[in-house]
Formats: sequence, C-alpha cells, structure tokens
Amino acid sequence: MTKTLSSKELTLLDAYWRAANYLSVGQIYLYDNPLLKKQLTKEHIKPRLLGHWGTTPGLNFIYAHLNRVIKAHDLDMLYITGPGHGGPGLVANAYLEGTYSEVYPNVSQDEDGMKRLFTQFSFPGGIPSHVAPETPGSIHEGGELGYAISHAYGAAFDNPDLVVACVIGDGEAETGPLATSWHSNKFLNPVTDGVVLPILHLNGYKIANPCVLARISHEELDHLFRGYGYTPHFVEGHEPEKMHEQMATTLDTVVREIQSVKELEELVLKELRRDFSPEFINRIDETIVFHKLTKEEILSIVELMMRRLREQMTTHEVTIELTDEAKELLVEKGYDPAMGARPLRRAIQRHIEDPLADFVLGAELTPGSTIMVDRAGDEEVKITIIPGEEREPVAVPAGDASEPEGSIDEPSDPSDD
Ligand SMILES: Cc1ncc(C[n+]2csc(CCOP(=O)(O)OP(=O)(O)O)c2C)c(N)n1
Repeated sequence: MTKTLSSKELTLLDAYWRAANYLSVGQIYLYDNPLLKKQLTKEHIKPRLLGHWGTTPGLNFIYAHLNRVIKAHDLDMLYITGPGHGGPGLVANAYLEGTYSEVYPNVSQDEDGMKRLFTQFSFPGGIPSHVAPETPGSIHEGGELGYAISHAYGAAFDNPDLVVACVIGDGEAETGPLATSWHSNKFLNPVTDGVVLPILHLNGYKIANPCVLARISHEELDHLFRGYGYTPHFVEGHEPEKMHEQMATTLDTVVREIQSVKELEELVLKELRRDFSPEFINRIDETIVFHKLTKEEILSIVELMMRRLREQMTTHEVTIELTDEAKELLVEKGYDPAMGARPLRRAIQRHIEDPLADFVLGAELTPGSTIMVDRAGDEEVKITIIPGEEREPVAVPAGDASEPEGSIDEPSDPSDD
C-alpha cells in the first residue's frame, strides 16, 4: 500500500516532534544544563515543579502534523489548544520555529537562550505554565478550561479561508462550557465562515483522574459526535512511526473533505448567480449540501418507514416482520443516486402496502397474525400471513414488480417526507 509519508518526511516530522518534546520537558524540569552536556545533578532540576507532561507530547504531535498539511495543501490555519497545562508545548514550538526569539531576543537560539527559556517557565518574573497573552501568536489563554471550541468558532466566523484546528482535552471536554460548545457548528455558514477542525485529545486523564470520553466505546463516541454534526476519525496507538503515518493520512483525508464541501458550496453559488438576480441570492440564508446516502443509511430509512406501517397495522392487531433479504430488495428498488431515498416510499407502497391492502380488503386478518415479508427472487417480494392461531399460512399475491420505478419527472408522492 502506498504511504502518505515518504521516509524522509517521516524522519523529519519525528525529529521535529522529539525536539519540541525535549524543549517542553526542559521547561518543566530543567533549571540549568539545558543541553545536558554535563552529568545531570539535582541542582539542575527545578526545586518546585509546575505544569505536567501528559498533554504536551500530543499537542506537539498535532502541531508538527498541522505544519505538514499547511505546507502540503497551502492552508491558512490557526491552532487553538484547550488542554490543561499545554503551555510548554506551545512555547517550545514557537521557540523551535524561531518566532519566540524574534519576539524575545534575549531568549536566543543558542545554549544561553535555551537556559533562559527553561528557567523562565512558571517561575517568578517569568512566564505562566499555560498559554498566555505573552505567548507569541496566542489568542486563547489557557488556565481556565472550557473555551477552546468557542474561541475556535469565534476565529472562524467571517474568515472563509481559515481552518481552525482546535485541540480539546478529554478533561476539558467535561466542563460545562466545552460540553455545550460542540453545537457552535450550527451557527457556521460554510460559504462566509471558515472551518473548525476539533481534535479531541483522548489521553485518558484529567491530570490524574479518568475521563468519561476516553472510557466509553468507540461506537458510543462515534454516535455522540455524529449526533453533534461531526464526522469522527480515530487516530490511535503508541508507536510513533505508525502514529505519524496514521495522522498524516487522516489529516489529508480531513483536508480533502473540507475542501470538497467548500468547493461544492462555491459551485452551487456560482450556478445560482448565473440564473438568479442578486436580489434573490441575497435572500438565501444558507446552502446545505446533502451527501450521498450510504447503504446502511438507506437500510435505517427502511426501518423508519416500516415502523410507520407497523404502527398502522397495530389497529388490526397484527405484526409485520421483514427478512434481511426483503430489506435488501427495498434498498435496491428504493434508492436512486439522483433522488436519494425518495423512491423508497413508493417502493414500500408498491411492494408491501398495496398487496397488503388488497388482502386486508378481501379477507379478514385475524388478530394476532404475523405478516412475513420475504424476497421471492431478484424482483419480487413475497408476503405470507401467519394466522394468530387457528388458520393455515396464506400467501398474498405479490405487487407488480415489472411496473416502472418512479421517475424524476413524476409528481412527488404527497406522503413523501
Ligand atoms: C475551569 C477549570 N477547572 C479546573 C482547572 C484545573 N485543571 C487544570 S488542568 C486540568 C486537567 C485538564 O485535563 P485535560 O483537558 O484532559 O488535559 P490534560 O490532562 O491532557 O493536560 C484541570 C482540571 C482549570 N484549569 N480550569
């Protein structure tokens, strides 16, 4: 399989990440001996430690990978970090890039500067242990957890070309402000606003205590975030080489997804501008792009539609059961790439409701009966009634499967919804 990262890119990314990690560890622990040229002694270690290591390698990892996609896809990007004491990570990256020394020339790009970088961290007269106003380029102050996503969306509003990557700590995710702010995507206009890319950092802990989102199953997490309107991707593991490749591949996929939505929006607007006057265009509040339905989604719609029919049949005190094969047939008959799942309503009517109605009108359904719906071949549905108690099974004549499917020109079924 072709890899996203060449071996050179992988080596460089990993080297950058390890350098940022070293600079972060140095800030937390080292008072002196910044390049470890001398044998490490107790005197080189800070007497009172502040900050904690847990979140930093993750923040640095994401930082390095975002730099790669910014260059690879020519992106305009902002990085917001929410988790706890992530300060050393962000300061380390600003130093590694040279920005820190540009803003603070006394923290120079040499051994002396590095010593100053390490000693000033969380030290009287120095810098705080979280990202603060004095951190170059910062717009989001760490320290009080809960506002990473709100600030990320705030940055994206009215900035159509901006992608805001936002790391959320799994501990931070348990604060009230953060837990509610996932819904900010409802206020985003894909044409006039930028994009927020939330990255949930599931390192399992808020300092030393377990976090809920890291302890629930992938399935539950996936459903939760789909419910909020996001498309989750999982990047997980502990071997750096594999993680780099996974992260690079995932970020490329995500960037392509973002770009295709943006391009589609632009295309729709371009088409509209061609045929409609500006007065009309100005009255459009929002453009919503519907993605193609997957087979699983159509199966779920079959279930929903059948639920309605089941409810109706309860007035006759009968139940309906569909085999998986029958559902497959309905999916085949009821899905059209151009029309989505709209023909499904008609397929259910034609293949199930109509033959059933004839049967209900022509014969009495005994209370307690079960209507079995199965597939009788490539084209047909077979319906069998299993009477409540006393009667033999009765086969219902199948609907006319040769009848043409509803076309786009057909007026829509008023019962469609
Ligand atoms: C509103 C608020 N409550 C509590 C704290 C204290 N605090 C600082 S870091 C932290 C843990 C944060 O956990 P997480 O976001 O998972 O970050 P990580 O553990 O990865 O550093 C807590 C509770 C805080 N800074 N702000």
